[in-house]
Amino acid sequence: FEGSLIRKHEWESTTKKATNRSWDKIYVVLRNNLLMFYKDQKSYKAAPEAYYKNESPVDLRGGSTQVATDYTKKRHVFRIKLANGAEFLFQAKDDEEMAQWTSRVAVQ
Ligand code: I3P
Repeated sequence: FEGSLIRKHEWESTTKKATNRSWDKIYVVLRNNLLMFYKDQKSYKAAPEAYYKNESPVDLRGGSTQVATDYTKKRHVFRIKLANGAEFLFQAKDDEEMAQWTSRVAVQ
């Protein structure tokens, strides 16, 4: 499963806020238990090992996802929490796309 999302990194770990907290449009690929980030679809197709800003894929095992009802500045936003305490917000284009992501991420 894959698609464009707008991402904000909130927490690097349970106690450490992310340094770069801006919203970035990226291309996200979910494969097996891994979430991988790319600059755009073209760069993913051209080089699947060339991640956005050299970020390692994140392991979804032991993590969780839910609609970010507490985040009210943007619509269609869901949150992914990783086992290591890191948290990301993702904005989808509509609620349907958001539901597709959360259901797929949740079964990892
Ligand atoms: C961040 C950017 C984000 C904002 C974040 C800022 O600044 O404005 O949009 O989050 O606020 O730090 P920069 O682009 O200079 O990195 P929100 O959109 O959620 O307000 P935060 O640090 O309070 O999370």
